[in-house]
Amino acid sequence: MISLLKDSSELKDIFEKIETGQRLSFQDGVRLFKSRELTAIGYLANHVRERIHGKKVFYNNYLNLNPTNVCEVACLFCSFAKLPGEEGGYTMPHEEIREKVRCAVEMNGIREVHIVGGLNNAVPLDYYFDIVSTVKSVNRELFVKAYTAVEIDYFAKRGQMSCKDVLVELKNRGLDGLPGGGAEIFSENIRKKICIKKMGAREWLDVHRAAHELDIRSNCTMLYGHVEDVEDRVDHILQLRKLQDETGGFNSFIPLAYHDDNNPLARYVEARETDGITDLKVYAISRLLFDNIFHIKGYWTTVGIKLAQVALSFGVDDIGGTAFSEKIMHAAGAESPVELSREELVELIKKNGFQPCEVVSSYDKIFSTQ
Ligand code: V47
Repeated sequence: MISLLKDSSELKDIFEKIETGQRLSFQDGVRLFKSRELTAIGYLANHVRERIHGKKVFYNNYLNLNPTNVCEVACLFCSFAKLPGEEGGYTMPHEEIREKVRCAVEMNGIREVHIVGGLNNAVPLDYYFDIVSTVKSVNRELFVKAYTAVEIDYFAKRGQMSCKDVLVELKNRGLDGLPGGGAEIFSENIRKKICIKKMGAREWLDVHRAAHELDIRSNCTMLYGHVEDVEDRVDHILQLRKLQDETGGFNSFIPLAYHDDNNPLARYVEARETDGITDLKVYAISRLLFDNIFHIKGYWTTVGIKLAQVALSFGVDDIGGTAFSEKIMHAAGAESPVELSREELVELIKKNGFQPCEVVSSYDKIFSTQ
């Protein structure tokens, strides 16, 4: 059966590379994206996924915390941020944050808090730094994954410090890891169209390199399905793969499917939303290209629960998590529920014979296989 699939495939040489553990090239990645052999690509990605993880599917019981949506940057794809002074802007006081975290611990048994927000000049720098200690003050055991590279760079500029000094300050307050946001697509041309004021690829990679040097592990993301082409996607993935060769500090790669509600990108540059085939290809091809990042996350919040469930057979080994209080994707029109209970997640993982494994973002311990 498998040799039938391989022998009739235009991707025969790529099958051979995967079977013999060879690294795929830029050209291989582009060919995979341009190929219509979705089943063959899925077969290969699942083969790699099972070689690494067997039937395990990782998930995380966590709270999303977006302390402020006020942001100076005005990325064209963002529906969450409000400019300073714009109606609907908010900034949560520390007391509110503490209470939100306390409730999520007591009612949902969360083990992690994921913190991402806007760049708000109206609050002092300590406001941001002290959020980490505020969260830890609820429970020292909580894993705190806080601030994208964009925020770290912004704190450094505001505090006239190096990014490394910022990371040390945050680590001293209890920071455990960095989220992967802000990477978008590394291509300079595309960044000019979608987020001209945001830091560039080199700076994003420098912040993660600095974090890895301090033993702070991180995630990495790619925002796709807007105006990028397949070459931009492969280039993005290979730049991340190169940094991973250097530091080994990335835990997980998370493709983020672009949503076009309530943001101007679609109007300005004819961005389109993604479709199911593109989503599955992005997951599967990233599994094949990343021979050095263990986990590929199928973030159900962006692609929906049903597709994320199918993606578990297309290279994805982590389905994300409970995502209590997710705002960024939902502001942009994601149709998935706002959150899932731990029990619901476990049920949808088990459907196809997979084994649910509850972890935090470091993946260093499995808390439950139920
Ligand atoms: O960088 C913003 C994305 C990111 C839209 O590390 C959008 O586990 C789709 O950091 N359509 C921020 N995506 C969120 C983030 C994150 C998300 C999930 C997991 C992790 C992790 C980190 O959200 C931004 C951007 O790429 N985003 N707007 C939109 N309209």
